[in-house]
Amino acid sequence: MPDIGDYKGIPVIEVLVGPGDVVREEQSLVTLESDKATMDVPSPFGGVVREIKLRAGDAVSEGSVILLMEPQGASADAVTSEVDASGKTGRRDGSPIVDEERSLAGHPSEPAPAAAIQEKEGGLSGSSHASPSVRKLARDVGVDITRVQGTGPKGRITQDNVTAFVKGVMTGQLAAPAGATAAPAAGGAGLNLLPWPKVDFTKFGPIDTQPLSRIKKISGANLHRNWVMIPHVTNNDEADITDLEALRVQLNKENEKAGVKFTMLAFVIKACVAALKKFPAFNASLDGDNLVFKQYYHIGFAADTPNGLVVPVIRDADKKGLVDIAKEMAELSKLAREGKLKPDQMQGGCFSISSLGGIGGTHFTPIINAPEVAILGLSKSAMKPVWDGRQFMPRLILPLSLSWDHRVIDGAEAGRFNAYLATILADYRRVSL
Ligand code: CAO
Repeated sequence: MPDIGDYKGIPVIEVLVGPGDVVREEQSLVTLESDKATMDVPSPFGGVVREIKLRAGDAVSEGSVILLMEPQGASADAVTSEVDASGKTGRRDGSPIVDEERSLAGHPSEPAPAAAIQEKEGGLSGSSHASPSVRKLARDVGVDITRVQGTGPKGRITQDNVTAFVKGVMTGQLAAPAGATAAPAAGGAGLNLLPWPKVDFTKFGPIDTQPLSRIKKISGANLHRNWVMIPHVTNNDEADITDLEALRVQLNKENEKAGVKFTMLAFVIKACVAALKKFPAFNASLDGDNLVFKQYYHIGFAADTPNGLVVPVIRDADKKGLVDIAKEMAELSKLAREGKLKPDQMQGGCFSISSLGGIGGTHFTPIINAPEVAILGLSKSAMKPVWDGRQFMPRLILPLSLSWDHRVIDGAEAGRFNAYLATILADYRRVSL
């Protein structure tokens, strides 16, 4: 390790070469990161790496041994060179290559060299080539640099490549699981995204431009993040709600004077609580590498308002009866339409339901409301002929669309959740089992 100033015990954050690699003079060998800067340590000469003497996470100081290397062109019995610096390694003047954006005090900023692509048996090596500043930029914005395709000289990753990668994720043209970004470095997939189309619509006809509402801006940004960051899958199913609809109509008649109106959604909320209790992963949230299982059941429902979509939350739906849920839904829906919902009336949801049943449609893909891990979409129920083993019977069928986060839930479990929900809705006595 060459002279790295007055710094001792600086962590190695990346080892950029491996045994057998052919390394060129000035090619970066390792990246160090102090609390003030990142720096690449370049090779003082070209050669073949024989042995790596440290690992990412090791702390190094001037004089630490990085690796053993056989200088290129040396005869077979040449003495293996030890890159221990002592001031003669690194750049020709012995200095490491310091991140040009945040150089250590007293060290001049220097641009990193264009790193060579290392040849391996199978073609390109797995390591990514980028200057310390580009690596730092990638780390700062949470991009795994090995997934970024470099378009600089000899495949080097540039700052533009990293920002294009981020833009690709943000515009939804590239899916990015939480904590990781995804674009194969090899194989040409990369980003190379086209910019968002800029069209002068007036060339084609008259137009009227209006700003997005505040709610649309906020919900749009949330929906966008959720769609991009969560690996969604949607399971579609159907529930026979013929008997439940009869009960609903009956209850509405009985409660007419009290002014309580039961819609299908109130029944579905209670049925979902039962399904969440049976399948706790649907009532969980991801927190880093942990899964947080909630012991409470707060259910959100999407409400369509003149200004856009909001999701009021019915707290402790497990502790409330149908009448209370129906009343609270009506109150929250009214507040939502009037734009009077308070923030705490939209917080703490465990699971959401989006009902388009009053409008129409057969199935759709609801977007998960992070940090929840699943959402149920309801479409319009319709009479359908159902074979009972002897004859077709007219039954009222409610379409269910369950979107779930594949990082937390598997397809089989989602299928079981939907089937269980359908069983409860078909025979509502089971809701309290
Ligand atoms: N099938 C058939 N009819 C249904 C139904 C279904 N699945 N769900 C509700 N209906 C009926 C109701 O019974 C009611 O009929 P009547 O007036 O004859 O009694 C009518 O449709 C209207 O119901 P509603 O919409 O007022 O009540 P709700 O409880 O079903 O829904 C609310 C309340 C707030 C969820 C709803 O008004 C709403 O805003 N839905 C839109 C949600 C949305 O935008 N989702 C998309 C999110 S993603 O962009």
